[in-house]
Amino acid sequence: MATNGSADLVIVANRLPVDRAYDDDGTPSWRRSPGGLVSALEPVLRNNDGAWIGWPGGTETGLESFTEDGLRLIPVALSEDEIENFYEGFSNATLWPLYHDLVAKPEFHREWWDAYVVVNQRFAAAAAEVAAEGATVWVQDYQLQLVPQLLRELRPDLRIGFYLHIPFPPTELFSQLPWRRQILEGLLGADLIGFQLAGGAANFVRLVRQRVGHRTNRGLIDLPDGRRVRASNFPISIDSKGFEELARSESVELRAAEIRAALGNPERVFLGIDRLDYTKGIHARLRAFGELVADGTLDARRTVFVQVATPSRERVEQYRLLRDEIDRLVGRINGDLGRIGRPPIHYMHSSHPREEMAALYRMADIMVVTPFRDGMNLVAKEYVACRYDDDGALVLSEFAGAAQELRQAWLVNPYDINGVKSALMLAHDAEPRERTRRIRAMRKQVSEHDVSHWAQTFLSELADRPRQG
Ligand code: GDG
Repeated sequence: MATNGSADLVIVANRLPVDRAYDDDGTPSWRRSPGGLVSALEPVLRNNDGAWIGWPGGTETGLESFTEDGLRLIPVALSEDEIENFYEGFSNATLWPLYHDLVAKPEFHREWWDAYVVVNQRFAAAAAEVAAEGATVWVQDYQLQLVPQLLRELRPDLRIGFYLHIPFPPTELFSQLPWRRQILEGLLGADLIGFQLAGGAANFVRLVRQRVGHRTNRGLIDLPDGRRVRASNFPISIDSKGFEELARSESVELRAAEIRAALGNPERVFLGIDRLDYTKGIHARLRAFGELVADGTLDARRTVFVQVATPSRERVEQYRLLRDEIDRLVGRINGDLGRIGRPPIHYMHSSHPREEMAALYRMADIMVVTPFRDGMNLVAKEYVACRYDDDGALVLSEFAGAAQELRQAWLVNPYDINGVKSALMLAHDAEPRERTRRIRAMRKQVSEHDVSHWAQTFLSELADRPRQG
């Protein structure tokens, strides 16, 4: 196939790993926004003459590809209408709630779907242009589920992988989607489709059998054109070593002590850190904590809850409503139960540098992670990685993907408020030996299965897929 492309490995993700920043006189520049995905893929990208395709945020058009800190970045522009219909609409108000067990009601609008198709075509065209003959393209997440098929039509010579970061729902829920068949066929353009958990892969395979009618055998799907697609689970992780090193640094230790002092040196600190999202169960956990203080089980002079909620998807209505709900709940608990200088909940609706996150993890006695549904939940793993002192306790929802690996957490059903209250108290009252036994086992799991292990496993399995066509 004639192509002017030159990258041997192409990552296609909704967002680029950089944000637009403007200095005082309005001159634009790029600011790196490194997450776990970027740090895992960076070495692979560098070693493979790789490129990263994504939306840079905003509505700027005519942006050329550029190299930032040795990474080749290729911006895909979105218009204001596309941000509304493709991103806020179909991605975040249709797929996100549908894939998270209908924690909120998904909306189905034909014009949102139309925008989803157009934007997926644009990403596929960009990948087709930059990929070298026979290159590997790895497509990320729920915003781009049509890209594998669209790209295969343009470039049958490529090896295509897809990874879904969020849960893949049970068949009954997915079947509500008016465009269910198109999404399944879109994904089947890949040679390898990765999910967080085995259950998500099984849901997908069952749906393909039921709705598309292809023959399946465990994780293998046979297509009429002779291709064989594999669906499997690859639980994502974090840069465990990087987090531990950060946690061990003197500045982070100092900051951790400083935060505890600012809180009034309480005996016990509970901590929650989440994007402000209705899937994360923030309201339920604060309610459980508030009841424990109200009924006298916990004493607000000795115990505090620190909740960081990072601003997220602020233009989507359900997120605005959630923010108001949490503001009200925190206001009520602090108003009813707080004393001068002693609010039971310290609530911050803001984002923080990585060092501050590590300091928060270091200073917290009990980390509380209670999503109603979560693909994995990296916060739980980050907390564990930072506890090199073999102390600390994790209360974790059964419905987070991480619960499959972090078995020694205090596992809870977040819908059961009394159950959450008991788990908070069990973690609060646990003997040091018990805490050490549990955190040590979890730390072993997280350090042996880090994000580069995740990326390597996926990419080597993709490389092992038989050549198609
Ligand atoms: C999706 C899936 C899956 C948060 N606030 C700040 C900040 N963060 C960082 C955390 C963590 C990441 O953001 C959040 O990751 P999670 O996994 O907890 O949740 P989602 O954002 O919903 O991620 C999830 C993940 O994709 C990966 O596949 O695990 O299930 O929903 O790394 O540390 N980082 C900084 N400041 C903040 O204020 N620097």
